[in-house]
Amino acid sequence: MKRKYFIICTLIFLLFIGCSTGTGRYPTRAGTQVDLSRKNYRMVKVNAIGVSYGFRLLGIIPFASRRHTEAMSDLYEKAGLSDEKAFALINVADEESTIYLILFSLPKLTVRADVIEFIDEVTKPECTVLPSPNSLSPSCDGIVSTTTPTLSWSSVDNASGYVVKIFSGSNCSEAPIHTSTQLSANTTSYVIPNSVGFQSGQTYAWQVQAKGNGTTYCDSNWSNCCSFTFRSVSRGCTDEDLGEPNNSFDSAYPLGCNSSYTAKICSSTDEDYYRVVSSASGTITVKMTPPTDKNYELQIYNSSQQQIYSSQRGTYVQKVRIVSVTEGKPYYIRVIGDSSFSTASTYNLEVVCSIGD
Ligand SMILES: [Ca+2]
Ligand SMILES: [Ca+2]
Repeated sequence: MKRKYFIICTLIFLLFIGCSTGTGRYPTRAGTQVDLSRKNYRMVKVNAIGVSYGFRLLGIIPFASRRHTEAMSDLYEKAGLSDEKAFALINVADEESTIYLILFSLPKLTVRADVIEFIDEVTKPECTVLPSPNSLSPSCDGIVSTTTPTLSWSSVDNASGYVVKIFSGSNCSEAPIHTSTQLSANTTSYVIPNSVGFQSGQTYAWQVQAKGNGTTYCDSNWSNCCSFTFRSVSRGCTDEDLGEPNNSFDSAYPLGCNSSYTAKICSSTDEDYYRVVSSASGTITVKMTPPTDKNYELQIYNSSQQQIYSSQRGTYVQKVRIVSVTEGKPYYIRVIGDSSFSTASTYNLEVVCSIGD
């Protein structure tokens, strides 16, 4: 009895055991081509698997074949892919194998693939990038003496307008301290508003961009970074200095009679011209007292701008000169540093008019 049970159990066991063979084939298919440079897809699932089984009685009588379409449907179902999106399979490979049992065999087809989904690609219009404007003035690395300098640049064909950015410092890498509104197409200059608040001795930089029309022409790159230094007076003076700029006869600063003034020779190139007009003929006395350690010189010119007095070098003392003047005629006073100057110390200038002398 025990032997009979043993035989029955062995047969049942053998019915459900067998061996498996595989072809080892992994043919890769040339499926949908994806251009990786265009970023028009995203990976949905890696290594998705689908399977289809056939059936052969006694290993040779086919009852059902393994089917590729069934394996693919199985893959889609297991990967959870819907019909609503544009999916595609990449890196597809098949494997055929067979599971052999005593009474039947199970041919098997396995499909593996990576699943991607196409995404919308924003289509940007093709446009021509405008060339950058060239800065014209003020000259790069130059000096300006007004808080509202005018920037100018070269015109760019087909520009719809321009935008200007102002930066603190000599480069254009930080956030701008001022950005203009878009200027009209025929504008090639921009007056920096006083509200920007230039500080004397500080350097500022600027750039300009030509604006496109948004369709056929695109914005230009920003122009080269051009910087300039703002000084409240010319000739390198960093502080307010009486009458500046007064470095020529034409820019001579008017002085009244019987008054005393202080001013500076504040750079090696600073020289100061003053202009005095007497209300009557007589004499004027001019006194110039330099800083204690400076050798400033005093010169006086007549109304024809001919020199009528020049103090001598070598002393650090007050220079005094009395000159005769004619009613209504201008006389000029010139103070020079003779290569010495001071941004801190002032000289004193006194003008006394003696009418009728
Ligand atoms: Ca001066
Ligand atoms: Ca001067």
